[in-house]
Amino acid sequence: MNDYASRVLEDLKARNPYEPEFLQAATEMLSSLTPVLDKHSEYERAGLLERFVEPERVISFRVAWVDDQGKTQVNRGYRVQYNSAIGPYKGGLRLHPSVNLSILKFLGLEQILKNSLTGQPIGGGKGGSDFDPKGKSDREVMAFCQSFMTELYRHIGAYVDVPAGDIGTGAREIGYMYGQYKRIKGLNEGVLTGKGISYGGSLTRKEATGYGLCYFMDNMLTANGRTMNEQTVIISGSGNVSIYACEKATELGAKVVAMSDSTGYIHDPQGVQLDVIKQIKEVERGRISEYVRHVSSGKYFEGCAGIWSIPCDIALPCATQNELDTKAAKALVQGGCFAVGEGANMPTTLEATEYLLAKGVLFAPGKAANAGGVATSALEMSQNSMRHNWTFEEVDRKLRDIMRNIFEKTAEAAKTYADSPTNYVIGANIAGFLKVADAMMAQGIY
Ligand code: NDP
Ligand code: 2IT
Repeated sequence: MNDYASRVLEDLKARNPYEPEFLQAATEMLSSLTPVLDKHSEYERAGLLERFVEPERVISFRVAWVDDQGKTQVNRGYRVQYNSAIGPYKGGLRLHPSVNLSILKFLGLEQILKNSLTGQPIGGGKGGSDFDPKGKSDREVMAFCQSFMTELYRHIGAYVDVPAGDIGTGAREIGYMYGQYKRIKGLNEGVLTGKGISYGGSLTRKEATGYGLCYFMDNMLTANGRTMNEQTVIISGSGNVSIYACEKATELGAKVVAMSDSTGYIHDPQGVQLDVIKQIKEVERGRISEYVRHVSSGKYFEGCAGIWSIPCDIALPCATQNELDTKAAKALVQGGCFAVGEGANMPTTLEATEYLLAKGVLFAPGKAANAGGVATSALEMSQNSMRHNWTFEEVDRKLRDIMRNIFEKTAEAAKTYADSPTNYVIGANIAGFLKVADAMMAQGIY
C-alpha cells in the first residue's frame, strides 16, 4: 500500500477501533488507490484522504413511537452525510436491528464512490435505524416512519440530501416518510426516491438495482468472451435486489436455481419460480421456506451458508455484508463458479475477494455492479425537478447505458492502473475516487 494511504489507515484504525465494517471498506478503498496516490503528491499536501474518510456530518437521534400494545418504544436513528463534493448527499436508509455507525459509515463511504461511478451529480450519504420492521403491523411501521421523519426532515431536502430505500426500507416505508415530510414542510419536492408511481416515483426504480446488476454482468461477461445465456445462477437474499436480479437473469437466458432469506435457502433445480417468490416476499411478507409448499421441485434448507455449495456458473450475493467468506468462496470455485456479481454492498469479505481474484473468477464489485439502483434514483430526481415522467422503456434504456458506461470506466481504470485488466475492484475504486478527488481539490479545504 502507498505510504500516505497506509498512514491514513493506521490513524483510522486507532480512532475507530470498534468499527470493523467501516475499517474493512476503508482498507479495500485505500489499498486500491496506490497507483493514483503514487502519481498525485498534491493529494497529501491537501489532506485529501484524511478528509475523504471522515464524514462531513453524522447525525444521530432518538426515534420514539408507540406500539400496538400501547407501549412506548425507542430506537436510534442516523444519517451520515458523508461527502457532498459532486452533488447533494444521496443514499439509502437501512432499517435492521444490526444497524450501527460502523455499518452506516461503511455504506456511506462505498456510496461516495458508487455515486461518482454513475456519472450523475450525487454525493454520498447513508442512514437508517436499528428498528426491525419484521413482524410489525402497518400501523407500527407508520408510527416509526413518522417519528423518524419528524427529526430527519430538518437535515434533508431535494438539493441537500435525498434518502431512499435499502434493507428493510421499501415503497411502504418511503410512502409514510414522504407523507410526513410533506406534512411538516408543506412542500412537495423530490426529497426521497423510490416513491410510489402515483406521487412522483420513477418507473423502473423498483427493478433498477437487480436489472442493473445483470446489465453489468452482461457487459463484464461479454468483454471476457462469455454471456449469461444458459448459465446456472444462485442468488442470495429474496428482497428487492434479489427478486429483480432473478427476473432479469432469467430474461437473459440464465437459470436461477437457488435463493435465500436470513433463515435459510431454497434449491430448485428446475429453476426458481419467481412469481411464487414475489407472492411470498412482496405480498405476504412471509418466509422463503414457504416456497416448498407451492413448488414440488423445490427443497428448503435451514441456515444461509449452505447456498454457496450448490454448483453454479454465476453467484450473485444480494443480501447483506460479509455473507460470502473464504469458505463460501472455496465452495463456489469447487462447484465450477466462474463469475461473482455483488448485488449487495460488500457481501464478500476481503479475504474471499482476494481468493476469488487469485482463482481467476470474474468479480464484479458492488459499488459498480449494484449502482443501477442509485443511478435510477438520480433519474427520479431529474424527473421530479423537470416535473415530467419518463416511460418504463425510457428509464430502462438510460439504466442500460449507465451500466455499460460504469463497466467501461471500471475496465478502463483496471487496464490503466491494476496489475490485471480484470481487477475490477481496483478499477471501480480508482474510477470512482478520481472524480470526487478532482472536485474536492477544486473546492478548497473544508
Ligand atoms: P431487502 O430488505 O429488500 O432484502 C434483503 C434480503 O437480504 C432479504 O432476503 C433478507 O432476509 C436478507 N438479509 C438481510 N439481512 C440479512 C442478514 N443479516 N443475514 C442474512 N440475510 C439477510 O433489501 P434490498 O434487497 O434492498 O438490499 C439487499 C442488499 O443490496 C443490501 O446489501 C443493500 O445495501 C444492497 N443494495 C440495495 C439497493 C436498493 O436499491 N435496494 C441498491 C444497492 C445495493 P430476511 O427477509 O430474512 O431479513
Ligand atoms: O446502496 C444503495 O445504493 C442503495 N441502497 C440505493 C440508494 C439510493 O439512493 O437509491
